[in-house]
Amino acid sequence: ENGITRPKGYKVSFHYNSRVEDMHFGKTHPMKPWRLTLTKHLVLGYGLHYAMDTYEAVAAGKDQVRAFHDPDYVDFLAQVSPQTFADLCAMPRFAKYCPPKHENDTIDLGPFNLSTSAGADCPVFDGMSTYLFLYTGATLAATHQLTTQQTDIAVNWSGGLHHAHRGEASGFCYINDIVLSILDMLRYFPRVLYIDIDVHHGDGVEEAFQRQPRVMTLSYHRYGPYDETGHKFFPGTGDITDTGLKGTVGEHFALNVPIPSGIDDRQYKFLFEAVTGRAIEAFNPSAIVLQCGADSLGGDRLGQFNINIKQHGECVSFVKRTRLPLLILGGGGYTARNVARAWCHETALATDNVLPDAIPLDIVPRPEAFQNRAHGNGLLYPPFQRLHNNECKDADLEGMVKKIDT
Ligand code: TV1
Ligand code: CA
Ligand code: ZN
Repeated sequence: ENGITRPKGYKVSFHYNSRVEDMHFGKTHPMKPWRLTLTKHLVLGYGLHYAMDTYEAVAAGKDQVRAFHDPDYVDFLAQVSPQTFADLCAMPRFAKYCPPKHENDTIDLGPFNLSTSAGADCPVFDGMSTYLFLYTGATLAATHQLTTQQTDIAVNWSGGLHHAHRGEASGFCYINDIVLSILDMLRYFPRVLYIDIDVHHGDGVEEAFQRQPRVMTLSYHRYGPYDETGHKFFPGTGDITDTGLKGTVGEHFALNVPIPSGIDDRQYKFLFEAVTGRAIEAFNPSAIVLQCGADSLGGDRLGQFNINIKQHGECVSFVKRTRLPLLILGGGGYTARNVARAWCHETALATDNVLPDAIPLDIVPRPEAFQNRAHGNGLLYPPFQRLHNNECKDADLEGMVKKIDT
């Protein structure tokens, strides 16, 4: 009746738990779990749930999280809240992880790069444990569907937190659900390709598998000085010369595509298809994990690229055409209405549905979020106005592809 159909010849599973929506990282913190509410409302509003098997996520267990993370860190995450933070920090077991304090620190760092100070990248907030173990549980359930061949494409928009390290939170990421997923996959699949189109470098995933030739990591990201101040764009790693840990069997199994600000659709398509195509050909993966961070879209509050939702989605379609078992994850994305548009569109692509462009405004909680006087209530529009000058020269991008190819 709404025209939504299940995909022919394959299955898609969707993993989510609405309890992740209520979380607040802090008043001015750019990470807004509310974007997941908006995404859910678009997905349901268009009727895409009829095209997939939907699963309510359950929290991951501590033992599952310990497959990658440090046991002390996992115990801390499982107990931490704004109320328990100070007492936990005082316990000898955790106190040893606290960095020494400096006189003029604006942010009071506790152990594991966590903090209750305003302005911290990785704050301790109410309900944080619930949130972390739920997004991880959703990714692990999605992974289980793939490894047991119960599905062909599994989706978790609340996952994709690529910066978390073994014993430390970083860049809004606490538990690295991607690493945990790939570790599970390695028990069933000979080789896993990880592709990351978030505007930030997927450093946590790359680092975790730097000695693992069965995992290839490939990240596209903004790289270089942030602005006139000369500070590097976060996290400052992922140079083109970074291809895995030198002198180990993992060398050559990391690929990085560092990109200047303002890249447009045509240039991104060229880079993505050339490099991803070659990586798939050379590595011959048995499964793919795609982190779809939507902060690579134009108009993102933190990103500096200028690509549109249509091109972002074409990355998903390109990867899907391999017909390999595929895990689709979220990640960054700080202009909530555009994150929701992109991830809804990509859910449609995953299930082979074409959506009418007019957003069904009667079903979304905040229709005004999707109304734009100039462009109407389109799913793929408005095309983003350029906030960052295009610093990408075609010749440089071509040079990069050649360099990566060798
Ligand atoms: C609190 C309140 C925290 C306002 C953080 C932007 C804030 C940022 C805030 C912010 C912000 C970053 C750094 C900090 C170097 C560090 C999910 C010492 C307006 C996957 C993570 C970006 C991206 C971290 C995560 C970055 C992801 N940018 N306002 N913090 N300094 N941190 O630069 O890849 O998308 O910005
Ligand atoms: Ca990236
Ligand atoms: Zn990001």
